Amino acid sequence: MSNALIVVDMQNDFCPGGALAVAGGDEIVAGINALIDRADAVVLTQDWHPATHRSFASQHAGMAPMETIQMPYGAQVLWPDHCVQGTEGAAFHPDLRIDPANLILRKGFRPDIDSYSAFFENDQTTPTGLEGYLRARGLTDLTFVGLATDFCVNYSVLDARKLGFNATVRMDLCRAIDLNGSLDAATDAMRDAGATLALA
Ligand code: VGL
Ligand code: ZN
Repeated sequence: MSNALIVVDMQNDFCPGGALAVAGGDEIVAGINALIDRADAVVLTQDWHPATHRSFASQHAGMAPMETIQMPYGAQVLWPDHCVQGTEGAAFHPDLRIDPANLILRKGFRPDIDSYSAFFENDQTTPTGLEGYLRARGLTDLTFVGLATDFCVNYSVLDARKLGFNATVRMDLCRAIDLNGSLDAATDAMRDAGATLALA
């Protein structure tokens, strides 16, 4: 059994001052850094959108951020422009230890489809390749930290469980957007899926 630390979207735009700031997003950096040396493998995910990404409210006339629309693959929350490829907002938090990372996995780069999960895009079928990487390296036990608890962490954890990986979520090292009860819903969903929710 080998374990991987999956650090989800610890990027400037999700931290205070960023375009889609998650309250307290920067508070978890030190705790995440401290976990890195204890993992057999470290994966960083990076939300990585083209400037005209369809998840941006700016691409839909008359729509505002945090409103929901129907996309061909289902409901989609519209976000402020964030994590645009190559921008400072898409860069990792400056204090995050990125050098020890074995893999940096970018997602959300297809213009017409969002990708919350680190495993599958929001159509729930287009793979990111992470499953193959983890399996090829024999990494069976995954610990999740990062942003945001109720979106990218949540969907990554649910997919990990569907694929048969063991999943622990360090809830103390995640922070949530919490849109219309999404944090409670995500917490229930992750627990029901068999993830271990830990506070230390
Ligand atoms: C995320 C909304 C849009 C996340 C990414 O990392 O949770 N949320 N893009
Ligand atoms: Zn995004």
